[in-house]
Amino acid sequence: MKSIHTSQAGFSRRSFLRGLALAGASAALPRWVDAETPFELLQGRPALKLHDDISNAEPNLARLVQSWVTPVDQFYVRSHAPAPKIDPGAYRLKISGLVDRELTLSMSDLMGQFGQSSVMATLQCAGNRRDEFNATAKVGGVQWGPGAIGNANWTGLPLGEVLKAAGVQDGAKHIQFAGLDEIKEKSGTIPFGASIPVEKALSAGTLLAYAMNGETLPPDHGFPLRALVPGHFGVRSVKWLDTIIVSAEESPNHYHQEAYKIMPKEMNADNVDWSVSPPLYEMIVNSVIATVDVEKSGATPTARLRGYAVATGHADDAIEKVEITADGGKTWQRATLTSTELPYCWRLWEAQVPLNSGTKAFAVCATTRNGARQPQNIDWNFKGYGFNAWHSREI
Ligand SMILES: Nc1nc2c(c(=O)[nH]1)N[C@H]1C(S)=C(S)[C@@H](COP(=O)(O)O)O[C@H]1N2
Ligand SMILES: [Mo]
Repeated sequence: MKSIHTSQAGFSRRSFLRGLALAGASAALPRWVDAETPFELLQGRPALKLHDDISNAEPNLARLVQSWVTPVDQFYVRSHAPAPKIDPGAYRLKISGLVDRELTLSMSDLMGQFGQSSVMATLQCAGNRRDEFNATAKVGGVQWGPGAIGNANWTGLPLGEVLKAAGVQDGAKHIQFAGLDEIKEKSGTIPFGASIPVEKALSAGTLLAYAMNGETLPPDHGFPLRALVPGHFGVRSVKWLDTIIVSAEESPNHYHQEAYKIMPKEMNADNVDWSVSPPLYEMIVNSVIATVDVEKSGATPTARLRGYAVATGHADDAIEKVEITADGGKTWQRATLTSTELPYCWRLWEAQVPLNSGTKAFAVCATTRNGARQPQNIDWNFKGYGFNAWHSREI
């Protein structure tokens, strides 16, 4: 297994300054910094299908699997409220809780006082493929197809360095993040918040990111600073970071304690007891057929399938194989993994499958080195998270 891909360099403080006019030359701000709402921004991105007028959109699947690195304009966006407008010059990240020293850091501090590090990582919403739950019973929330996933090169500083500078005290178990967004909930207006275990926060690859694919982080993706937690569902990678609190407890935020959990199938919004399920952290094995191209001109008709697969979010897990069935799981054919293997990154795959006259549908199933295999069916859960049953496509 290759070690985690981190590197120094790439994105200079000068390029951030140039891109953002951190010094206050607002005329030089890129158009997206001035955008009124992310919705307007997204309208300028034909690659994305909008789910609503807040800021939730996913790319076209055929385009998504054309590139192992997902271009920023094809990267899904999932925000619970419009992206806050943040003046990068006035921005401060605050670190408190079980620390020896409370810290308040500007973007200049964050970019100048700590090492720079980059990581390739796949971000995936826990609601990816949610719409497939509807075949059992309707689920609420953004009706994601299989495009709420993308793979990018994230650049920033290791979260562990900032935590070491603050001095993490004994008894610290969780690192809580809160964003600057204002989400209207029944209880009032709240920011988005989540936490990760302290070991994960200190491990290689967990970043405070300010760039994505070498570009300044766009507002929709968390400008000027977001957490980036490789291997965990996207919900842990809190955008527009406001505070980091070192604590003995998990985040008290609604989105950590309540929303993002896989609840037993008997539960629904009326009888839910959130305490019975843990928060979602690591991703689970998944794969999707993105395209099926039927080729009928040759002696034996074939279908060319393409798609993506992700392993579990364990640092040492990886995709072992991706298999295709044309007969509901009786026989399987292995797909070819076409992209490189790196920890925390998806793999693209391709398969050329013979087409019999009786073939009606294909299904894909991925298996990981640690032995996780996609199930044929999964239990329904009312929040619609973690859909990872075999993905099938009719011809
Ligand atoms: N502050 C804040 N952070 C957030 C969210 C949010 O609504 N507010 N959404 C989370 C969820 S559910 C996901 S899947 C990812 C999506 O990241 P992206 O929009 O950059 O793809 O951001 C996470 N971080
Ligand atoms: Mo998500």
